Amino acid sequence: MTVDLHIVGGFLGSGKTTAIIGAARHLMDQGKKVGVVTNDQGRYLVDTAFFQTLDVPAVEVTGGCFCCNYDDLEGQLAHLRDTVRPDVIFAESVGSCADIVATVVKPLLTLRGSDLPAPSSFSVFTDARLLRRRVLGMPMPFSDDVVYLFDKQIEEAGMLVVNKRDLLADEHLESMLSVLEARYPGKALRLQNSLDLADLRGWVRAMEFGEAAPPAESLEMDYERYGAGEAALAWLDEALIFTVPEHTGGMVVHRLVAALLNRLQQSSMTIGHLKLLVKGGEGEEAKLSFPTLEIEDWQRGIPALTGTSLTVLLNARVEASAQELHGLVHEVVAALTAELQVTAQVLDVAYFHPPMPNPTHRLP
Ligand SMILES: Nc1nc2c(ncn2[C@@H]2O[C@H](COP(=O)(O)OP(=O)(O)OP(=O)(O)O)[C@@H](O)[C@H]2O)c(=O)[nH]1
Ligand SMILES: [Mg+2]
Repeated sequence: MTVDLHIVGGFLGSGKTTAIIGAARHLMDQGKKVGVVTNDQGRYLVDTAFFQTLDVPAVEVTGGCFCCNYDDLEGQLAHLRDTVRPDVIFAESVGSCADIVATVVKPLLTLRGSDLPAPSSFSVFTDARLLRRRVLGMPMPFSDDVVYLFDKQIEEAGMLVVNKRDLLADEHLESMLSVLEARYPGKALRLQNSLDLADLRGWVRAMEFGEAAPPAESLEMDYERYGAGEAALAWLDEALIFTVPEHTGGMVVHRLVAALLNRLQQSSMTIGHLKLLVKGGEGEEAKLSFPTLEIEDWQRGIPALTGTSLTVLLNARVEASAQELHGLVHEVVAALTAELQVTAQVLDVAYFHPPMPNPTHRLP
């Protein structure tokens, strides 16, 4: 039995998980078995938990990117093969990772263990609004080394999924596309709204028909700059349990998020992606997601939280010092609990800067 393995890369918050969930559900509706491998520098992942709450089987490679944990990636692919027996696997790489063709795709094509699937596609996602800024030479909200990493992801894409097309006016999309086509002749560009099923079906078809075949070219990559870009980002993962009066959970989450966004902005810490998985009682759970550029109406994503116990898993990827980011989150939670007279218990917390990338394999 052949298994389709789709590698999905692209910057933090560009919409990889959203698209994979939609595509997985579409394929599952057609009777296919689907498995997902998530990937992150941290260990307590909102995305994995989110896939699981939606009944999409997910395993994870944690504590570093696929490239630096290549053997673990193969191990997780083998695990999915033996347990879920999927027809289709999506592997979502961490949003700060580039050089995936040389360090993941090519090793999987040529060095993989027997009975493991070869990658049949490689899609790189990008947020249309952020890409437009970059393409038109407008100021980017990140430092130059982070922008280098962003650029390299775009450059190495065989198929670039210009995602969140719904958030840009048609004329802005068109002007951006003409610059992109001139700059990267021959690159397959796919405009997509990953919240729209018809667009997701189109993405699945494109992968099935070889339009997103992995590129043959490895990137030229300055690992010093790439490492500096990764190191400029701070990772914070925190699991909290709030004890609150009945029916106030929604308000507590609202206040928590508003305070975090406010303090990050005041401190000029640019968000790569801030994600929360919020869980109350049975059926009361949601992922709240804040990518680099604002989203409107986020309050509407907060579920009814009726009970007295509230679990919050927070994943913050921010351009900042990890120490300062941790201090900021700590202060926000302390101020909130004092003001609202609720309690918060930290179950786990980890904060760090990703180490210098050191790929297991790098094939030119
Ligand atoms: N409007 C709109 N929002 C989208 C689209 N795709 C994703 N989003 C939103 O973008 C945010 C980030 O989406 P994710 O799918 O979590 O992004 P990601 O690339 O997996 O993020 P990381 O794994 O943290 O790198 C969420 O709020 C999504 O709902 C889209 O096509 N249109
Ligand atoms: Mg994701």
